[in-house]
Amino acid sequence: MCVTCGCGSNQTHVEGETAAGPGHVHAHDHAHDGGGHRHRHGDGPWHSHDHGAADAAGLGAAHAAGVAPSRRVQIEQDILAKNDAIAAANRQRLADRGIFALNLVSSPGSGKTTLLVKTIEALQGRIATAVIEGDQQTSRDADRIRATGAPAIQVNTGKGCHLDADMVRRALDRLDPADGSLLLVENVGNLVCPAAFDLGEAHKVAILSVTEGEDKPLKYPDMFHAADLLLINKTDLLPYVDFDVDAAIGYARRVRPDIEVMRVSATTGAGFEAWLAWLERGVLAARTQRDASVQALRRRVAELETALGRGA
Ligand SMILES: Nc1nc2c(ncn2[C@@H]2O[C@H](COP(=O)(O)OP(=O)(O)O)[C@@H](O)[C@H]2O)c(=O)[nH]1
Ligand SMILES: [Mg+2]
Repeated sequence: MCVTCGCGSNQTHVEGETAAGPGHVHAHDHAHDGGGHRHRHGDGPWHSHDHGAADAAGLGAAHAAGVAPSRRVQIEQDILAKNDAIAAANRQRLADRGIFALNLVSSPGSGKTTLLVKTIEALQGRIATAVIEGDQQTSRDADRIRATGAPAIQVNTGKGCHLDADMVRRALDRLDPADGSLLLVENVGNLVCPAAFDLGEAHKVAILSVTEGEDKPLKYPDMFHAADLLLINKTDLLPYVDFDVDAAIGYARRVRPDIEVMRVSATTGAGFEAWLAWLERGVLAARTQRDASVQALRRRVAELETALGRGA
């Protein structure tokens, strides 16, 4: 379910999880009053679920209309609080391993997967990179990533229009990215809902292609406000389209004054030096931070051992 647009998500599937296996979870596009219930998917086995207050909402847009506004606000707060708690755990888990994680957000077709493929190829042999792919259906994007040799897990969100922190948690269980690596999460193509959901990433990176029109940051401000970096993609097409790059940057900075901007072409690789350097700085910082916490922990253990030794 989505607290932003009220859409319903009927079933999420993380590649590699079995329907009957542990961690099989899904949201519903129908409402419950809480408590448990039994049902099945297709011809799969019957199984039961418990629903907390948030999940009980199961907000399909039609059903949401029947929920009192105050109750709806409460439900939305519950859902986002639950998501934020899992995102914080994801962030800690990634920090403990020195992994630099990015959440790539854009409309469908702006070039996320093409950009990821090109980026992985450019970083090959320098930085280990793993990918979580979010789409409503199919594993086409994960297949494109795996063709580069990089590990990828596809998450299919069914009717859902965004990834949430729990989907990423489950995908991380399967993917197990290497210590000190780069984790790229391609969110579901949508300029609205993914803005509200923290996945535990270091940064949201928004991609805006020059075929979409320069006014998107004004029309979808939440997304451009949430992003720390804006990649203006498909710059190779600029001679053929009516797109004012400076105006696009100006609009993005109206909603997020300090947003960093880079112009790239995922097809030709133009502008990639700056993007790759930005990634390398992030990976290095995540590793350095992890090493610093390990050192601090070692020092603390040594202090405690000394204190214990003195007491003995
Ligand atoms: N000309 C041009 N086409 C691009 C560029 N990046 C992506 N595309 C094309 O845009 C379409 C959508 O790309 P895709 O990576 O699937 O977008 P996604 O839906 O955001 O993952 C494909 O036909 C790509 O070949 C680019 O920089 N320049
Ligand atoms: Mg894609």
